Amino acid sequence: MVESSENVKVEQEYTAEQIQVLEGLEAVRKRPGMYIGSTGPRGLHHLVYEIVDNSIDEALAGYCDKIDVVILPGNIIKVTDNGRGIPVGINQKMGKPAVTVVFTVLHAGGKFGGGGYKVSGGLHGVGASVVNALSEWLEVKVCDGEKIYFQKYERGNAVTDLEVIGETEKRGTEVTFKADPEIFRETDVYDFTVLETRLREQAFLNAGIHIELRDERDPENIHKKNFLYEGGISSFVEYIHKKRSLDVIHPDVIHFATENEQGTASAEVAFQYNDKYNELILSFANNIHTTDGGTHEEGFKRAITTVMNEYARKLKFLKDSDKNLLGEDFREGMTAVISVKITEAQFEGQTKAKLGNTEVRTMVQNLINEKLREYFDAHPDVTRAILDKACQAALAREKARHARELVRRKSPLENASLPGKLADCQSRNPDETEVYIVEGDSAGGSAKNGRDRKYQAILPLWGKMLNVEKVREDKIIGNDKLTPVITALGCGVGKEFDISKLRYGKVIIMADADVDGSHIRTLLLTFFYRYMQPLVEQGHVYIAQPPLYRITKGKKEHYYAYSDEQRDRIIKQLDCKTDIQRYKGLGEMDPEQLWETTMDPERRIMLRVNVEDAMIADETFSILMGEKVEPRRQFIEENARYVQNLDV
Ligand code: TSJ
Repeated sequence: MVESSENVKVEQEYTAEQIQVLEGLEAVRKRPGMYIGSTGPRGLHHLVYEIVDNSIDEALAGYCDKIDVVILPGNIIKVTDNGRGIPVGINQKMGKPAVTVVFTVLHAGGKFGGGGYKVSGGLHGVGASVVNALSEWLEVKVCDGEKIYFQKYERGNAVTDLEVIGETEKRGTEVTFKADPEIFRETDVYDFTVLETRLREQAFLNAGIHIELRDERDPENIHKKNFLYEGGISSFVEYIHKKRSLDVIHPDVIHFATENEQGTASAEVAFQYNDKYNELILSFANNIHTTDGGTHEEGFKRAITTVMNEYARKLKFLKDSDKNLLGEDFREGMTAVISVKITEAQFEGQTKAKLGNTEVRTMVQNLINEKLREYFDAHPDVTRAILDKACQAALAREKARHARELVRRKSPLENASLPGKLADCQSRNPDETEVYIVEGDSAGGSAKNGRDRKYQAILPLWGKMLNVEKVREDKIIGNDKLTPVITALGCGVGKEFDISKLRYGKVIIMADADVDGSHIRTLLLTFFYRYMQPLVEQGHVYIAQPPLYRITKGKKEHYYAYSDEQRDRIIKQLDCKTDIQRYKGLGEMDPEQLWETTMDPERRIMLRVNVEDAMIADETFSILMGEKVEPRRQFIEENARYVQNLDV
């Protein structure tokens, strides 16, 4: 037995099995995208989640309550838990220690037995061997209460045997790895906030697990966050409201949970209403965020609509002759988290982010049907507050329909009612046209004069816009700052949005690189994300990148720098006396400068906005625009190190 020998050495014979194994991990290195989605930043961070998920499984099995995640200098990740330790005994089938099998055999990632819920499907659970295959090196240390075992791998291959390196009273597993730069060519740098968000989410979803995240990349400035939520998904709902500065209309989060008789499936929901108008439902299956929803969300929505309509009638919010309220009316201002854990999760759709198990729909539906009636009977004040809000939502829904119709009727002939401030382009072919939405008057003037008028249209905007977080759809659609944007794009808004009518293939936001500019950008992104989502999804939205500096050599030679680093590089390369001009805003550039730095398709740099960016903007926006000072201050402090341009 491995455990009893002093210095464990496992023979590395090249058996048929082993050759197969090598092929297995080679496949991962050949087509990493198949296993971790991408080799960009998302895939890189995914490596961490894959490892941490194993510790969470150990915690769910009841043997571990603390997980440490550390980012070490050189972007090395170390994950430690206080569980039983990955088994080190010889696996009979493979003839090697189980821990070696975990790291060198595809799909054997620690998911063998051991209670809790078996997690399967999606990208999740492909496990430790995939991370190992995609790591330049990986080290594992296992403590079993007696001995410390150690093994090292390089690009998936064991380079040491499993060795005993010491004695210990502790138990647990520690995995340290360096993502392989040959695979992650784009970047090997971890984003603290990305890891923080995901680990906090996991701590909410698994109440009682203590997760600590430490950034030790800069030894002078260690950054640390702890996540431990006894309240689980109810704490998640509270956290979202607090972070977004939203006031709630009833004091307690409503929480229901159930489990099936065999103990093979569980479902849990938590929700609360705020006094604003957005619906936010976060759903999870086996701790995986199902961004496209699925049966758990369907069951939830269906039962909420049924039970709430029933009580709306019973409590006379609806007259006998009134029509039922719509589901969306009951979800205005609702923040909900749904979490189900099942043995054989089926993930559907292109991104495998939609739950397909039909039995889950019934399970969640029954849960709400039973428990919500009980809750309403016991809490009449909360019931009234919720139903009252839903009735107001139904009225606003009618108003919004009118407002949308007004916008539509005003533009029967395409050009008849284009906004007066729009400087349109000559081409009518959206494949080649673009519209610059420009902040401020003088920048708008420069853009109009500097553009290529065949393809480029300019729409100047003035001043601050309204806060889309704080108002209902009907107010947004009728707003004098946003209607020009809606009519210029030509595809309507909200429910009537029709991407096929889009007048410009590229919608480019051009704002200053300062606080106000970032405000306008965030606000427009939030608006597009909420009311013109396909525009973002299909990649039509861009952010122009004006330069921050102009460096002049002698009298005639100009260079532009888009970051401080680039400025320093240019100065160093020129190696002579230079004149540096810092652009405080777009308005300081003349038309020609604006064209050659920011608008010329041959030379400009633009960021294409994806849905994730817009979601982050949406969240940032809620924080920055919220009425509460504390979360805003905290946000700015926390992000000061990441957001370089916030205060220029
Ligand atoms: F992913 C991984 F393999 F690299 C990894 C696994 C990484 C980390 C940080 C921790 C773990 C891990 C695995 N922590 N705890 C465990 N537990 C087991 O593998 C284990 C231990 C005992 C038994 C048993 O039935 O006795 C079963 C299992 C699955």
